[in-house]
Amino acid sequence: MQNLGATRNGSAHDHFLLTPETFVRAPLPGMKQATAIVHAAPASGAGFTAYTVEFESGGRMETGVAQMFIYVLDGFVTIDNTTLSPNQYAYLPPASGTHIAAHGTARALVIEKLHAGLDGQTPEAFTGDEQAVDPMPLEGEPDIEVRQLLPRSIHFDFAVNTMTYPPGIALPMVESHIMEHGLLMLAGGGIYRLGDKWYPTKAGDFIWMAPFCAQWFGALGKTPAKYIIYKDWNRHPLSSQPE
Ligand code: UGY
Ligand code: MN
Repeated sequence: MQNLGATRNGSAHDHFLLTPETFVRAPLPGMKQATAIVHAAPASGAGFTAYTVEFESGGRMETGVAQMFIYVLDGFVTIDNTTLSPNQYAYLPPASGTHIAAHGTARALVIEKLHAGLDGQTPEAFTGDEQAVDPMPLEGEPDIEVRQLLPRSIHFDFAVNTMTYPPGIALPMVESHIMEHGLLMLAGGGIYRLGDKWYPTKAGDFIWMAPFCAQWFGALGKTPAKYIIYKDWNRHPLSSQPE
């Protein structure tokens, strides 16, 4: 039976939800035996780019002029000489020329942002492990675990966090803020309020939220809901001109 055009996808001027059955794959320049599902980009109104890379065995990709954040979803990905497994990640500064390759098949979330410099300083490359990051309770809801994957240093102009909700736990307030978001649901599910709509959301979904998009999430089901979320960060609203 055809799906007759049905999808959980949804969009409005200030947000969209993309669900896995609608994803379209195409390699980006520099990818060999790898392909990309672009989730958000300037073409969709975002100030950053987010895509999932799907590597075949031995697949590789190149860095560009933007900063790159890579979070391994499945398999093993080597960043120069460091091999990352699921939940491990790398930050690469602008134009790093880093060699990125997969052993076996692998999947990774990639976020790229042009760096809005401050005092001419650019962060150094590093790798990290989400499991080694101490969770912080969300203000107003101590049951939500927030793991900040990038250092708090002012030289980082974006943040990437994971947020884990036990079933039945919700954001304590409807947020509306200047930072935009890109979000990949990693586990579980629930209801996401975006603008004036409510969406059923589950692992594999991608959400973009424009600045000031009203947002709220409540976790449902019997297992924790977890997402990884990007936001622009640490820059004055009038001074965030990319280099
Ligand atoms: O960091 C955040 O703004 C986060 N609390 N937003 C969200 O989960 N939608
Ligand atoms: Mn938010």
